[in-house]
Amino acid sequence: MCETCGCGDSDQFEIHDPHHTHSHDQSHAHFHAHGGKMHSHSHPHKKVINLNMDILSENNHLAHFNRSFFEEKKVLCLNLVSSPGSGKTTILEKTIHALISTNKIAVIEGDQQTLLDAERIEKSGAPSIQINTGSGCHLDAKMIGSALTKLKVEQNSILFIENVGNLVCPAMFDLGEYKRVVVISVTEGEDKPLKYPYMFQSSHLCIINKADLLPYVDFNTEKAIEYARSINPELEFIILSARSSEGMELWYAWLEKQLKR
Ligand SMILES: Nc1nc2c(ncn2[C@@H]2O[C@H](COP(=O)(O)OP(=O)(O)OP(=O)(O)O)[C@@H](O)[C@H]2O)c(=O)[nH]1
Ligand SMILES: [Mg+2]
Repeated sequence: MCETCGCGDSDQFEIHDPHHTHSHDQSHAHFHAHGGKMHSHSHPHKKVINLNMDILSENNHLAHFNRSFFEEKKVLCLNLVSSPGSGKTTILEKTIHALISTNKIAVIEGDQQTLLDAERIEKSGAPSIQINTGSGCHLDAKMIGSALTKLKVEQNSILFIENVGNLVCPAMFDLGEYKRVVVISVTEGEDKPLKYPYMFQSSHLCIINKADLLPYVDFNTEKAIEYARSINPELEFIILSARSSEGMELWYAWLEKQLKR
């Protein structure tokens, strides 16, 4: 269980029996803002909700400071979120290779353990700092604020934050980023937007990665987009392969557009 957000708390869930649930159109699947329909005698979930709200309002406060810092320095800060292994670091490695000669780029890496991703980024040619969250399952604004005291983030630069691989908790934590980019890969199944709606609701761009594997997997790209749009009609999409580089130019063009914000 996550130490910081309490996401593993067993007071916060619903149970549905598929045999007794009215049939519903998947594309209009709804989700619950607060969860927690299980009632026990002493209403312990009240405490959990208050604690979460305290954590989140403190986080939002600190995210505001980060955002002001980025705005002052004209830093384009993007928060990359995904389940583990969707290809975030590979996309960043390719992006750094392609853009470092014309852009100042820095990366904050988040993982529970190891320096592996920060080392990969450094090898690609961009300065990087690794945050290890231990048992924590997401980055928060305080960690970013602290990393900013150690990582040199230049005026008019791009700062990528690679969040901990997890489609759940990072959705709740504003880091002060300008935009959030959710990466899914075609090996994960097209139903992810329906199963993890908060992440897709709070993101601005959805990268569908590993397109080179499409001939080998049962991934229905149109359905994935339809599901994600049912959660967030404003969401933009880019389909690419970080391995073959097909579609990467669309990502670079999207970045270029954000730089002109
Ligand atoms: N076939 C294929 N493999 C890819 C692609 N992008 C990444 N991979 C592979 O997917 C695996 C995971 O990639 P990473 O870039 O480490 O993924 P990540 O999202 O950073 O992973 P975590 O940081 O652990 O969450 C690696 O073996 C990559 O080589 C792609 O476009 N196509
Ligand atoms: Mg990574």
